[in-house]
Amino acid sequence: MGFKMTFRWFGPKDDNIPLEYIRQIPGIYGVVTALFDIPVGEVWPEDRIFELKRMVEDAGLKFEVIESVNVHEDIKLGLSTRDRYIENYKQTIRNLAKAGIKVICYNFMPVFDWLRTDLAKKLPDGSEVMEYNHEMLKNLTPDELVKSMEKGSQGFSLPGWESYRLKQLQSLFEMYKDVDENNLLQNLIYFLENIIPVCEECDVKMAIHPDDPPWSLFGLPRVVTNKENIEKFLKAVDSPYNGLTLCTGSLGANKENNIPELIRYFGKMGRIHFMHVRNIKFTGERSFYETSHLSTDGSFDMFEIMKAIYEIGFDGYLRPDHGRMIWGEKGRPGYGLYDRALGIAYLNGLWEAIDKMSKMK
Ligand code: DNO
Repeated sequence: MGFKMTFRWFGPKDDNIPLEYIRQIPGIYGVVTALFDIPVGEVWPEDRIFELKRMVEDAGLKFEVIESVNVHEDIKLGLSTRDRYIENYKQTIRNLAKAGIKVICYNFMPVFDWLRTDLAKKLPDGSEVMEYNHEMLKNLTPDELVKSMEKGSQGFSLPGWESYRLKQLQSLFEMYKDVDENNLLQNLIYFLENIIPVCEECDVKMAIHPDDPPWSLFGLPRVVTNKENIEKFLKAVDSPYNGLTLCTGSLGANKENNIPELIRYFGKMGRIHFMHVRNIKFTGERSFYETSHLSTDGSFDMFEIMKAIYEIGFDGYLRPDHGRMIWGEKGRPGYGLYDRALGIAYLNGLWEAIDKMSKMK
């Protein structure tokens, strides 16, 4: 038994890639998606979840992973109002379980989700990729960064850059002034202590996404950054339902994180429920751009990564991650059809070779 190959889809209103096209990608199992219009902190209504499920299943695809149910900022900040939002989160988990959801991907990054300084850097072959330049970022104010992300988004909403977050930028920064890494970690543990019993009851696994990039920005704390930190909250709430989305591109942006080793380590603990697999090319100590998935295009050895996934006997969900914009496609930066589909074909090829070779021995 192998892993289940999935593809991120942004829903009928906000994705220009039809489910029918996704269905034609070789080896595809299902899509990972979300109700993108439900305000953060509110309960996801059952009827809306079932409507989405029907749409996906009618196209012949499985609906078993949500990316993401976002966590309200009051929970991350540890405010007294957090309990109300945690109750809502629990109800959302129960509602998703009724629709057959098995894994929920989420993150615990303050204010911003993932960050890039250029959403359409042109490579010599004419393809466009997303870039993170640490020196450039250091010279930007948060407002300038938001403007540049909005400008580069080609009119598509970007996951993690929902307008509600950006409206409160100033006040959020103010509130995080007194929250250090340890406070944030404690707030994450409090959240997990409360929701994991519900996950156990409903058989829904939580899969936290690493911080992207995995270091502090604009003085904001970040905790899902390396083996040591991840282990702290996995052990604090020691249940298989408290797991990870292991994103190779996010964690791997810190050269000290050895991705195949992390896959083996957390995989053997039974804590990896979702894999995001992509390659990046370093241009400096903390700077990189996102390439095609091919090993020789970037800095990661994708064969070693897939081999580690194979060796832990991974049977969870996996998806290709950000791709390039190629062949004239117009779409959401990182989330076009063509390059992600090429990524899938390549990852499937690596997997088949690893599988057959290991059976020949
Ligand atoms: C970016 C994505 C993230 C991810 C969230 C998970 O493209 O990898 O937005 O979905 O951090 O909650």
